[in-house]
Amino acid sequence: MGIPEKIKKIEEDMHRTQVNKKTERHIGLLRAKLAKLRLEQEEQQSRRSGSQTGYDVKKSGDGTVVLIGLPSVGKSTLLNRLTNAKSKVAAYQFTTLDVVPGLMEYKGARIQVLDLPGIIEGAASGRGLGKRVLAVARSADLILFVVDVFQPEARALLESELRNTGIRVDEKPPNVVIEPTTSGGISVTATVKLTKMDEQLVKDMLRIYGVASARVVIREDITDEQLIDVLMRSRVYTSSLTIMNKIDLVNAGFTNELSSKLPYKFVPISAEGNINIVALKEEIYKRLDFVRIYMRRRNGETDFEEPMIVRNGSSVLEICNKVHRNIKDEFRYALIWGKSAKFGGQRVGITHRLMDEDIITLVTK
Ligand SMILES: Nc1nc2c(ncn2[C@@H]2O[C@H](COP(=O)(O)OP(=O)(O)OP(=O)(O)O)[C@@H](O)[C@H]2O)c(=O)[nH]1
Ligand SMILES: [Mg+2]
Repeated sequence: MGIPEKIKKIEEDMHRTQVNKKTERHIGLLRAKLAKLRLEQEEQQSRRSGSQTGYDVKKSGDGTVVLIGLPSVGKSTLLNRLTNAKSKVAAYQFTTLDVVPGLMEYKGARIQVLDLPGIIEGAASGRGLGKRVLAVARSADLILFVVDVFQPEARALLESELRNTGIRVDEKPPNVVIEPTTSGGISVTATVKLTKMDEQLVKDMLRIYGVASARVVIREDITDEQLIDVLMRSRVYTSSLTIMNKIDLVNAGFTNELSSKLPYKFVPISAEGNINIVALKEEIYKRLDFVRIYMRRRNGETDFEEPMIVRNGSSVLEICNKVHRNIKDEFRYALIWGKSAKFGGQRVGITHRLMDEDIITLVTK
């Protein structure tokens, strides 16, 4: 039996099975098998079609954000408004057929904004240019959902398309560690009470993924789907910001009603009418959570004029990468002054995490 037939059989089994306490385990195992088969299918397809899965786009700047939305919601108009780019704008759908990068400079940060073709329902399974678009979204630091003021329900569809390609929006990675061992079978330690699945199911699911021996530590009350996410290892966890475009077409009352009615928060703008664009830039900047790191030269002079801009949680390695591509090979240690240092001039290694307004000296061979 080939992969598509296997998938079909499991899907049928799932449809037949009523969801209740008794069938929980059965469903959990089916889900795990299905996720694994779908991954195998993906891999097979991408092998067949060569490396046709993504657009070629080089990340640049201090952070990358992507515009994700249905066709014609105004993504390209917005890109042109936020950046120096000139992406084609038109009143028909699928105007944009390729990824178009732009650079937005704000408060000293250089933010790469990627305009993409619109996505439609079924994008994740290959409709439209969906797969390639979603592949670009994987590498983003922040996802900007662009919705039309008259189609606010699209937000849920966009999120579910991302979910179907393994992108988890505004979710934290499950607090589960799986440490493979060479023998001894699977041991499961849960530090909290598991109410949504049991240890036996954890073990059975691991076996589906070919894990015969491992130490598993579970620190939150996870679902079977969250365990699958951990096992798949190809999940990415990205935060999002929703932009409600074309508010020039409605009155303030309409927008207010939307914000009280909808289950998500949004920034109301008009890309074409240039309304609320500065507030949007500020929000993007804030959500990227940048910190400023000052470089101190070996002679003791510190450059307070042009800080290095990196994402909060970055380590000395990210600074090295910004200074020069090869510097990490020459790296010996760094000296740190500021909030992340125990004392001024502390000597640290390349994995040391920096904090806002730290001062750093890189010492190389
Ligand atoms: N009224 C109004 N129209 C807008 C606004 N922003 C964009 N439009 C119009 O909406 C249409 C589509 O704009 P695009 O920027 O091409 O939309 P897109 O999302 O890039 O579309 P695709 O590339 O096809 O996915 C154009 O006719 C724009 O002029 C806005 O804020 N208000
Ligand atoms: Mg476009």
